[in-house]
Amino acid sequence: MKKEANMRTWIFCAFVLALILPAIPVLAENSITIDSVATFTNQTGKVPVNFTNDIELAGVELTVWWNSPEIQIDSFSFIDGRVDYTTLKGTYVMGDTVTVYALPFSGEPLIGIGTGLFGHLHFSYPLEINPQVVTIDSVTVIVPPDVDYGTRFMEPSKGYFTPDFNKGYLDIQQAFGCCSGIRGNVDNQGDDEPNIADLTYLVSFLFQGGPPPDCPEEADMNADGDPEANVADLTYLIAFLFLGGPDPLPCNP
Ligand SMILES: [Ca+2]
Ligand SMILES: [Ca+2]
Ligand SMILES: [Ca+2]
Repeated sequence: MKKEANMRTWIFCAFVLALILPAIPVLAENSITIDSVATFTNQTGKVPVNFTNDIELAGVELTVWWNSPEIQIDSFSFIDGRVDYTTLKGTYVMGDTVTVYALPFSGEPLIGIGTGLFGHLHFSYPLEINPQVVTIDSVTVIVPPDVDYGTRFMEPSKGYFTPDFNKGYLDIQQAFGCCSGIRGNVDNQGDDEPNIADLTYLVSFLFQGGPPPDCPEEADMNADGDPEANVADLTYLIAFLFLGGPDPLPCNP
């Protein structure tokens, strides 16, 4: 009898816990996290930077460093949403570091509590670069909660703080000719995932006198090595896009 009562108590406790646990908010860590991404020697590198803050902030200044003299930063593109469009934003490059900052025009706090993509670091390098893994690490991160324009990056008494920084990597892999990643980027536009635009380009080339694909290997969907795309490649692409056919093959044999 007592055993049964104990069991009932346990079940009740488990039930209550199951109800209240999801309601307890999990405090996000204040952090800047650089994603690790793979790219190819014939492409540029686009590395996402994520930002999490659990208080409202006036601005953010982030300096990152990378350990390869062969690659350079082209720009940093801020993602609106985490950083309001009225923000004064900028980027400056010094050798192998880049500093990006975002601060408001007015005295209002502008970076609300939240988490998500902050922007993208854009890297470029010469075509003949050796495949390598580049570390992207932090030199400084300053996130001042104070809103006094012009002084907040200089005065420690203004109470800025440093979030956790999680470094990332840019894995530059050897490209196969002009082809990179998987096959199927027939129109040489967009990302590495074949889509309707690639199909349209291939149909136009095969049947409507459209221009040939810039990169024959990208259009060689069935990887038979024929330098000119044909109906077999079109069939492969249609099967992948609409009929649950096999994934595009990798460029590298
Ligand atoms: Ca590709
Ligand atoms: Ca494409
Ligand atoms: Ca083919």
